[in-house]
Amino acid sequence: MAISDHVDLEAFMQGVHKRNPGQTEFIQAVREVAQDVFEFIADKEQYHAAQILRRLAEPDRVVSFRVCWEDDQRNIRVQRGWRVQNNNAIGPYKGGLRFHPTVTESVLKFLAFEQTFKNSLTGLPMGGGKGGANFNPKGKSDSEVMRFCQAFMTELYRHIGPDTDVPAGDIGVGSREIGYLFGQYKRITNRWEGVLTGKALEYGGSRMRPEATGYGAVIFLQNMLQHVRQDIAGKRAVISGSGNVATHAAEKIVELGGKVLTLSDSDGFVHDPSGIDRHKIDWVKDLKTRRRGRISEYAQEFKGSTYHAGKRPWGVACDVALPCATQNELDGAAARTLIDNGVVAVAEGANMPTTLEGVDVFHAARILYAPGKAANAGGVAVSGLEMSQNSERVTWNTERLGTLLRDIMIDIHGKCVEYGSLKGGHVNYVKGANIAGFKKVADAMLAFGVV
Ligand code: NDP
Ligand code: 2IT
Repeated sequence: MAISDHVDLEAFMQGVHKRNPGQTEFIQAVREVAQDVFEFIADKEQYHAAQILRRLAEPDRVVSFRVCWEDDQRNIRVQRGWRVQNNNAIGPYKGGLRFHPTVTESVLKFLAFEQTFKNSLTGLPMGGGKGGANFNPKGKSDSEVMRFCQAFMTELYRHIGPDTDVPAGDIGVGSREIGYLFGQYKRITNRWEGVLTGKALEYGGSRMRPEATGYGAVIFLQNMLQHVRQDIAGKRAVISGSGNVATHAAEKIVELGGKVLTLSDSDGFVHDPSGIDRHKIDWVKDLKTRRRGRISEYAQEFKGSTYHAGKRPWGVACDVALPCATQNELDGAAARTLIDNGVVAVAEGANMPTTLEGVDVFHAARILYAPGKAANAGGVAVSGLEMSQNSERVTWNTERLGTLLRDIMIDIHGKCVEYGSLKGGHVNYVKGANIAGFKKVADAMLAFGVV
């Protein structure tokens, strides 16, 4: 009898706690997956015997390094950088880079763990990884950001490669940063290759990549609603964040006839009862990417809107909610407020934005609730398609990429329904995504034996 036969969920989680002291985000992400996977593998001895979940919850490697750079005043600054390579059973490690002062090893381990299941769900050959640094791009000059990116890549380049590990953007890493990072990789290695995704169109980027995460999340939401014979048209949406994912989610909601009521940043949120339309969204995109301003400026620009400093938007009555900022931004109390106000669906553009308590509230209320690993997979999916285009040395048109994105989101929705349908027809999308994501990676790992 295999030793793992004796391990139940709580004993497994105790081990995770013991091996990862203080890494609360990582432990949270593992628990959320483990509770569904334990149920799924209860009668499947092969996964127990091969210790698949235990192996998945131990990153293949965590590389941590010093990043030393000089600011505009010639002060020497020291940051910590990481790349977490969680699992490459089904393809090269793949996942974004985050530059934010809240970045820790725990945050990147949780993101790399989640990415492994998300990438599996896309159906494309990508393993799971994540990286970043505790660098705060806010208030830094362009040349400071460039020098930081160059210093970061000067160490990172030796750990990545188009068939090894392909990073991309995430919070604080957009097309400007990807440009500086790619330029430095090319300079050091003398190779032009598809080592990063999220590149600009001029140098091998993919059409639809900037839009893919936000659009994909709304396409997923549309599928959940259609599954219960509802539609986005006429629905009021509350969205958090005002970055890449939030603004593109807002754009798609508007395109499909919904009304966007809020956007936010780390300082507060804006509420616009008349709706944040396409023109206003374009204004926010310019504010955030070119002028690098704060969302509070929206309330000065657009009459009838209000700014709520230090607050999150979940108290604004709505039909659908899309958390698109960061992890643990929607807790149990916020989830209860949304339910009391009659929310019918929640689709996560961000990674793990809802706390475990919040998830329980959504499940108990039986609303439509899509976890990030399913709903926001469109971004990494189009990254996978960017890798394909780079390998083929071609660029596909917007129409083709839009169709592929839609098809992938529909396929992920179908997998969630297949593995997450409960008696009576309600779909537990968390369960569906966890099991479908796990199964492909687990079966690949079984094929490799003990490695
Ligand atoms: P951006 O950097 O473009 O935007 C991030 C937004 O979230 C900003 O509005 C930012 O506000 C806000 N934010 C960041 N940290 C916090 C915080 N601690 N508290 C409150 N608000 C915060 O990032 P993205 O839009 O790319 O990423 C947003 C989320 O989506 C993240 O969870 C990311 O992991 C996830 N994601 C991103 C994908 C992508 O393709 N980009 C793919 C899949 C998931 P401020 O301006 O004040 O910093
Ligand atoms: O969380 C994510 O899926 C991302 N930040 C995108 C990763 C990618 O490789 O495009």
